[in-house]
Amino acid sequence: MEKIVILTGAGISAESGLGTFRDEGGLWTQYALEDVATPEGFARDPVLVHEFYNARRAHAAEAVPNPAHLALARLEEALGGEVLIVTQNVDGLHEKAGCRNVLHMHGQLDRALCAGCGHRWEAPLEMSVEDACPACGARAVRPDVVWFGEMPYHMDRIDRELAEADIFAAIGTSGQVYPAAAFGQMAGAYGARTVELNLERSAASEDFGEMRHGPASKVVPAWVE
Ligand code: BV8
Repeated sequence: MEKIVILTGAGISAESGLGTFRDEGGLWTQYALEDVATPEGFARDPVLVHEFYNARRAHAAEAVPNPAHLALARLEEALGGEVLIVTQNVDGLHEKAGCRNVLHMHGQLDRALCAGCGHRWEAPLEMSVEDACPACGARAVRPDVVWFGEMPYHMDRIDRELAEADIFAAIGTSGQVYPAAAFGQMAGAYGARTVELNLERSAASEDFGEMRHGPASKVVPAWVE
């Protein structure tokens, strides 16, 4: 049975109404990445960072999976444990679509982390600097997301899966953030067939043997079928 590893980025959730980062009007055009997605930015202005993530958490809570998410759930249903989704997205749309085999390498909006003791728990919709960690009581509560300069989650497992993949697909990612941006090149070097599904070419396109251009809600169901 062929092992399929699928990397997803903000583009797969765009048609569910969640903003991407680098497209026209994207999140990084409204906020400076340094202010809201780095530990230094959080230390400088935790109120701004909580506002940024509270707004995204509320938006994500309302969002519904689109045909691209649902097609991946059908693929997982058909192939079971042979499909692994590695997502850069912090929204829960893959899980809402019914996927179970999902690794959130950049964390999750609906998880909170205590910067004091490392305790993790389900985040309330609104988080603030007033919140105390339920385990140690410290007022050091942050969103459980991976900021720039921080180590993404599950990297050892992801490296192993890329080495064993027969097919590697990247969906809706601009290929500008590492280490995810190197996964296509790594999987290809290990001998996987590689395919990129995106509106247009990305910064990592030359690492892929096949490209399918179009909106995810169209090209992902077609690729899965
Ligand atoms: C690390 C989480 C090391 C929270 C995010 C120079 C060279 C190499 C690396 C670096 C470098 N300088 C700095 C670095 C490291 C840095 C990095 O890569 N920087 C970049 C900017 C150069 N990386 C890191 O810091 C990473 N950590 O390297 O750690 C380390 C080692 C040991 C010990 C400690 C540390 C951590 C990176 C994670 C940062 N966190 N977010 C949050 O979400 O707020 S990153 C952020 O951008 C998002 O999470 C997302 O994951 C990521 C990538 O964005 P995309 O998902 O690709 O979205 P984007 O908007 O860019 O693109 C959308 C795409 O969709 C486009 O291609 C578009 O065409 C397409 N699209 C749009 N609509 C549709 C569509 N496709 C289909 N259908 C549609 N409808």
